[in-house]
Amino acid sequence: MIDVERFVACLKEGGIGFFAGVPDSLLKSFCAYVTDHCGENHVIAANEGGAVGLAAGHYLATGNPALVYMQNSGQGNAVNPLCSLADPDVYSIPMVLLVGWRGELGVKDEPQHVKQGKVTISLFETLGVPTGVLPDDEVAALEVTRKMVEKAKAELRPVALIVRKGLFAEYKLQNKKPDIAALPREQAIEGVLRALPKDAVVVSTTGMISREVYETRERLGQDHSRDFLTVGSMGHASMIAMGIAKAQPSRKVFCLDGDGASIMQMGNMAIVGQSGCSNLTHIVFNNAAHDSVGGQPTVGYDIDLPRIAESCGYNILEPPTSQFYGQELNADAVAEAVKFSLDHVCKGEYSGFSACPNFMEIKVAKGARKDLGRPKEPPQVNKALYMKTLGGI
Ligand SMILES: Cc1ncc(C[n+]2csc(CCOP(=O)(O)OP(=O)(O)O)c2C)c(N)n1
Repeated sequence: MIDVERFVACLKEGGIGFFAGVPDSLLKSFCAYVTDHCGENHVIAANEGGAVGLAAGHYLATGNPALVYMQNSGQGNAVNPLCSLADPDVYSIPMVLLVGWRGELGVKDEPQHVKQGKVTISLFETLGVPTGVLPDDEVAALEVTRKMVEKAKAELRPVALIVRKGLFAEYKLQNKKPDIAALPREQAIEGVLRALPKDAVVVSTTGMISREVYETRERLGQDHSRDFLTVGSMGHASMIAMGIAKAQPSRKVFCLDGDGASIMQMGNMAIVGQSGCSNLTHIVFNNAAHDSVGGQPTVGYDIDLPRIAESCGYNILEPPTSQFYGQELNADAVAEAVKFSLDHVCKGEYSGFSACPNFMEIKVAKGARKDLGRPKEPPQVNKALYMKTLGGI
């Protein structure tokens, strides 16, 4: 195991003092350490491509390479700026990528990581990005780190350090942002699911939101045939929902999204907002955190998602608030508020209702049940069941 403090010190000795990335559970200790200790020299980016851009800008301004951290799921988001910006065939910009290797061969992992895990190293090889898998022994791992940092600097190119599960010794985040909302996300999800019209279908985002949708259906004694539980493709749930909404205009489609995911691909909101899909409702459960991978902060509470959505062209639905209910919110209050909003939408009481999708932000607390389960059926069973539902219209 590697101590994160010594790992960061080793990077700093090599001239790397700026860190940008998107959090990952395998890098949880590293992310927590840089959040606590690197202040203005650490940025949690919207997506991994943005983090590569930040590292490039840092190098242009300082002459020092930066470190970009990501889960291997983020490799795809990073490919374009790696190929067309940082590559030695273009601007030749050195940087060190620190990549959590989910789905490593021989290690059991969730379905969305299987393919990505298989191609992680070969994809970097194809891109011409040299890789070094960090060994478990700290002395050896720091040696690989030093060599790769020197390689990046000498050859003016991106290099990647690959992190296996359990590599970093535990470091717990000290500077936690306080929760603004007390409503547990699972209660909010239950409230929304209880309020949906009978024939409505759901597209839920990657991570714990989909797991909670699954568990809530079980608890309510409902089947899973109306839920597309997106396991990967972070940030694209609203686009999947829009694809369905356009193809089936009489079907009510609900996208259950996270703040991290919607911020990661915020451009999708502009497209959905202008789509004219009035049968689509986009609900963001905003906990200002990447809760599913360790609770690292997002800018979710610092920005005004409903105003952004409104300017994109969505109808804004009033969220359930504790002021209105005069008590802490729970699933009953959320169900009542969502039903109320949807009734008004159906009566056409929102301006431009006939042409616009709807948007609701529900502020929720960080954290989930310790014993939260996972869908028991594989993605292709979920797909087949869901398509059967959609085909039945
Ligand atoms: C492209 C990509 N980058 C990173 C990840 C790792 N990841 C999985 S869930 C998640 C956080 C999602 O945060 P949010 O949408 O706010 O939902 P929450 O977990 O807070 O409910 C991250 C970063 C991923 N799956 N895909």
